[in-house]
Amino acid sequence: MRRLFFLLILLSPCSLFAEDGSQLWLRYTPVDKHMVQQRTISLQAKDQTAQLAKQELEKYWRGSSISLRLDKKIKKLRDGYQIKGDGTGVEVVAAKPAGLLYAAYHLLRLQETETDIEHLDIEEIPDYDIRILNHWDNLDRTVERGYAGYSLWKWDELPKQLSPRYEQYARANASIGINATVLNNVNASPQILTADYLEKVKALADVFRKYGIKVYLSANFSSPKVLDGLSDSDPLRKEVQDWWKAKVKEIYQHIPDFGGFLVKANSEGQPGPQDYGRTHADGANMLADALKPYGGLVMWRAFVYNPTEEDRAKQAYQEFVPLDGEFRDNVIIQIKNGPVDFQPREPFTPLFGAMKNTAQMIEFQITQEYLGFSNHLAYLAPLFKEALDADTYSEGKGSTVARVTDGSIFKGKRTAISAVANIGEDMNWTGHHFAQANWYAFGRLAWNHQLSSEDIANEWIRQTFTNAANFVTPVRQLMMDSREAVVDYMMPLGLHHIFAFDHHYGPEPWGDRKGGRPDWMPWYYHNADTIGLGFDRTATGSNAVSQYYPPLDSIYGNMASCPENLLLWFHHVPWTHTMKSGRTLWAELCVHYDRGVQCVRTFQKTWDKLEPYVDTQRFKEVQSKLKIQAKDAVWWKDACLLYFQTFSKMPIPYELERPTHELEELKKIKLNMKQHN
Ligand code: GCV
Repeated sequence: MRRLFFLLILLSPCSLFAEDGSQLWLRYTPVDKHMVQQRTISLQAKDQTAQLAKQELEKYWRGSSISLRLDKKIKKLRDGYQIKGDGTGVEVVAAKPAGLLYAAYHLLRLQETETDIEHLDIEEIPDYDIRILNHWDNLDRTVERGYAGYSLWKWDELPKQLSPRYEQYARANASIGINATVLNNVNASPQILTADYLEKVKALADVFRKYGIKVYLSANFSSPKVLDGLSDSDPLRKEVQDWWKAKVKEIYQHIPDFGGFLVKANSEGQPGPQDYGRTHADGANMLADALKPYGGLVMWRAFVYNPTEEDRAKQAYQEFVPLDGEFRDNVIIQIKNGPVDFQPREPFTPLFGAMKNTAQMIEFQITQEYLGFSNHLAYLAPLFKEALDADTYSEGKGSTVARVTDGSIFKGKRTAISAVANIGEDMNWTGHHFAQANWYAFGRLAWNHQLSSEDIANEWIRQTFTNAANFVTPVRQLMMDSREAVVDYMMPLGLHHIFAFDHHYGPEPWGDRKGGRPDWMPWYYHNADTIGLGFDRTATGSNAVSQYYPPLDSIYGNMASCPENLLLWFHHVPWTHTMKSGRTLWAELCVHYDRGVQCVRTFQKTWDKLEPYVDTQRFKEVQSKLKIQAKDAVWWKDACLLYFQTFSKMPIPYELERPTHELEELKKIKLNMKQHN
């Protein structure tokens, strides 16, 4: 029996152990007693975060002895660290306790990825001061655009009962350098600011603090009126200002290190200062003044657009650029990476770099609202990098989105970077095992935006699955190809927002709702007609190109120089237009849709071959999700090509796979929203 057991271990080491993905990338195994006696982990500091760094290393570190030291004088490190090792011991220095904790996770990452852990000469300083997750979690525990079950925050049990997952969540974030979290949806319930909820928030903040994580809240601008019956919430009225001052004071009594507010105002029906004829600056500044004495911040979102004649993609710029310089220094404008809404591919929002006297931060979406929810494997580091590395030209060549937000060009401001979380109470946290990689990648890029997507994938795979090269290499390739595959089978060549109404999962390029907002309809974006396809944003169209600094305005504005992957974002292109490949636009579109489908089929083949390297549960769960993705890819391809073909009247190139659906059949599909939303 025993022999059989060992034989099984040899043949299939992974499948013997049940795995549900709950351990994320944190699979360290405790060292044995013998090892503990061989090396010491020393620390001269009582701080609980520094102590935690020591505990993590004591429990899991297999290398030589480590000395952890705090030196407040090395200010340039901020919450970073230095690590030096010569084979006989390791020295870690940080200016702040959190720096020691991040260093501990750095060392453990090296160990788990089988990198040299003895000869070390490392200095890490984070690119952004605040690296923050935005949870779109409602107080009834539903999650807006959440695809991993209900919210982690069990409001009805708090503050008395503390789920062990709160600490696991904090630890996972700390391990990748995330140091802040907004607990509730930007479509905020005023209730979050009531005394009862503040007790609950305090309980969470108390758990997170040890891991260096600060809590922020989304605030509803009408809170004074809704919660305490003030006649209005006009930011220029003293009574309203006093209300916020008192509320902020109350918050800091509970949570002395409270981070501040995130605000969605005058956007998609949310209240805001414009309800009283005031500006975004008036609203943000009122909150900033209340927070200032405590060091708190306002993250004020620029996601604003109204159903006017004006191109939706232009509106944030139009609204915010005139307010440049009017915001207090503890306000940061939080701007989505793209000018419409977290699409599979968008150009960067032209507001980046266009407000030279106002702090700006980027908002990404980790949750895959527009990339197949938690059903599709889409590794998002390439999307994040594409936005961060985009050159705005605002201060000349090299003024990338990363550099205009990380303080290297506009100095002296607090810097931040954010992303909408994909976390829920599913055992594997994110619904899809590979969606964990997007949480991981955001944290790593928030720490260092120079890291490559490949390197991040490499680290994540090795820590989450195995170091076996036969697994790491193909999976890394699969991940690297995955975002482009989604773009190809959903919206290639700059197409955008042709999703089914409201749930944003399946295709509905034909979608229309009588009386609905035009800018919520697919036709508004694709403009298909007998001549061609795409949104004319050049000078002859909405002129959104004029919001970009030269030379981008003319690069984007000219069909010949516009990057083909954004062509239909900026141009209405004739079906017969010759693309760089020599094909017509129509044929090129078909090739992209087909490529997306073929790519997912390749992912399936790759994954199936890797069964010997993965535990059974995760293998099967990923395999099932890939089946859904493959079916969905064909659905997308057929729906879009058959629909656009009614305008182009051209044949799908004969060498490509033929459609397997009828257009009319596809038009009848109505998704079960409970399943998908
Ligand atoms: C939180 C999109 C989403 C909304 C979201 C909004 C926002 O419109 O579909 O669910 O609301 O963005 O970012 O505020």
